[in-house]
Amino acid sequence: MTRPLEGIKIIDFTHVQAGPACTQLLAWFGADVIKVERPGSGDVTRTQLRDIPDVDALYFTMLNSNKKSLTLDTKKPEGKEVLEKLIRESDVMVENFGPGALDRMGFPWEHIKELNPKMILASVKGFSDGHHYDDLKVYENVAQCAGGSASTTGFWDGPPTISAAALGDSNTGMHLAIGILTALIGRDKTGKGQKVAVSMQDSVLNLCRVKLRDQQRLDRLGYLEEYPQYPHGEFSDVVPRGGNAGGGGQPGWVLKCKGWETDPNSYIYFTIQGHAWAPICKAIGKPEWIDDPKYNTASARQPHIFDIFATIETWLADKTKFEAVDILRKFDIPCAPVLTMKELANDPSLRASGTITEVQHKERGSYLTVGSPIKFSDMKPEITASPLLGEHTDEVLASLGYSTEQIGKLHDAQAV
Ligand code: CAO
Repeated sequence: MTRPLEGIKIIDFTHVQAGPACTQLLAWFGADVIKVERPGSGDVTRTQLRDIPDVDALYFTMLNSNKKSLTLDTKKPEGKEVLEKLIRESDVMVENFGPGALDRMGFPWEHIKELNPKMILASVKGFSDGHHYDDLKVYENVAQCAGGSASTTGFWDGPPTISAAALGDSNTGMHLAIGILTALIGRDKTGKGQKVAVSMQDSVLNLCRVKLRDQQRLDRLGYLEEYPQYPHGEFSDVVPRGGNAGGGGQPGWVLKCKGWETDPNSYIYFTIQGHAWAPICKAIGKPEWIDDPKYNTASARQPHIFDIFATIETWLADKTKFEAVDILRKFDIPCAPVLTMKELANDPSLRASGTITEVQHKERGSYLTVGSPIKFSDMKPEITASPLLGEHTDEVLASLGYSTEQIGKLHDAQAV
């Protein structure tokens, strides 16, 4: 099976999560991804949150599959020389160092462009170039706060809340991957590379687009009809936290199922689609609500939407989350069980589709990872283990024309 990105060579100068998530995706689709790491230590995630002593942590293995590892001290002249050679031969360089680190290392965009005018330099930073915070180093939760997610997530009577989803990290990596692929297509037309930059703040904000929608509606109307604060509560002049309310035109909430008293995940998400009101009433045994003017329009329901949810919870009381969804799906009601990581890890459908994949690692044995969420009709990405630190150093140096003797000298020069 040929993979579309075969022949594209990527210098993966990334660490932690945002950059590695991007290059991992491109590696799955066939790119030759060479991860450049500092001798002796490598990507910090190799050692962070280890569950087995002296073995690469899952944090690393789950973000660096299908890559090669080249150890190179790019602050030393010998390392810089290798990096220059690599730049001349590669298509893309991806980096997510702190602001200015690449310039301090002696590889500003102008120099990279000189070395290889066809090069695409792809960068992740916390804030975009020229932003008044563009000197800041940024991790996931910082980005969620800066991008509007934290102020709009959680409950109105609690503090701003961080999402467990990596909106700042992996999400930014996915944005960057789109930028890289666009620049590659652009290069086919112009013959020129370019710099592609994505900030974590911008990527979070892009996913919070509907909250900016809400800010403008609030400015105009003074209320937001789909939020739990409407119609009985108060609105200020900023978009409030809406708990588990649906973000679109369909009210929804997380509802308790059988066993919720002891199982913190015995819940479903239930959505009340306007046009599905009759099936909902039938499903929950309330046919008399179908034509009742107190219930039969969305605006009639909104003032007592939480009473409606409470009635549905009464109906759910003797049903597990799976039983409930099996009934509701027959009525075409958008809903799902609240699934735990354990349930997802063992989900036969996710295993069959390759979204949950078991990978063999030289030192760790087998582990689970999230495979490609993008499915193709003519390609099924095969997920292979992440590389050991420096596993491919000799191979990559030899491919750049270094002799065995020169490789030995480089190892000596970089010894830590
Ligand atoms: N050889 C020699 N030096 C190397 C090297 C190598 N192979 N690889 C990296 N380095 C050096 C860099 O040159 C830099 O040195 P200077 O600071 O002296 O210029 C240093 O290592 C890396 O610095 P850093 O600022 O990237 O690292 P940090 O741990 O202090 O900060 C982070 C980490 C993530 C906060 C920062 O990189 C950052 O803000 N990145 C941009 C935003 C981002 O991607 N964040 C998401 C991370 S995922 O949660």
